[in-house]
Amino acid sequence: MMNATANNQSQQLILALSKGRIFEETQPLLEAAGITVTEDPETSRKLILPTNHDNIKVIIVRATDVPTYVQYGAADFGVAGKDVLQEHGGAGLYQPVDLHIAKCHLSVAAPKGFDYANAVRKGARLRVATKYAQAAREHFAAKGVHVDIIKLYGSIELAPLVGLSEAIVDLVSTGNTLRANDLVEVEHIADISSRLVVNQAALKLKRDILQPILDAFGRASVE
Ligand code: PRT
Ligand code: MG
Repeated sequence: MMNATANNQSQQLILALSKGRIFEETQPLLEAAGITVTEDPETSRKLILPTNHDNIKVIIVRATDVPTYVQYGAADFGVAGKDVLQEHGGAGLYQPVDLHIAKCHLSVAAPKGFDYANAVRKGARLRVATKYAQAAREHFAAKGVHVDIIKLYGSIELAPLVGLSEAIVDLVSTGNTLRANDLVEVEHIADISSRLVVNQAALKLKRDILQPILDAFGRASVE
């Protein structure tokens, strides 16, 4: 027989979010599920944030770490970009809903004057700087184009400006960053939005408390 403590424990829910656009754009979905985060991650130094429900907490982690916390069950569910999920691989994660938030797209970009189409046609071995090595490798392999992937962790747009690469693979939303650095999109790879990810064991063991929240997210996130 399950004792009261164990039962209580199993009904605790932890949601993993990253600061910034994912936290902000998840707020309306949380509200639709009747959940209010009662501390602001931009001003609070707490990494575990309370909500208006005693048994629901939000943890603040790096965007790229969300799938890892959920995969290992340190968080029961989370919100992560499709870009991040593709690099992670998605092992151990149930991905029930496209939340249609934090939308952007993954593109190949190059300096304005660079003849990308010609370089690709000639089979020149392009150096491509990116945070998304997996997605970039798949994209160029499918086209039969040989590239050297240079893995970076930030400021990807800088690479072609200082001769580190000929092109980049990066996320674009407004296009302002590309424009400000005299880069242009030369290929569209994929549309990106954020997904709800759920730990597979939590889905079974905490279904009573989790399912209504997933349903509310699903209803609130119609395109
Ligand atoms: O920023 P930090 O290093 O802390 O972490 P992060 O970049 O992993 O997190 P965050 O919050 O910036 O991104 C979280 C998720 O938001 C990503 O995984 C994407 O799914 C999604 N998203 C949506 C974006 C963008 N739009 C976006 N524009 N992520 C990043 N960008 C960057 C892009 O890399 C580029 O440098 O913004 C720049 C371009 O923006 P524009 O508007 O100038 O085109
Ligand atoms: Mg960022």
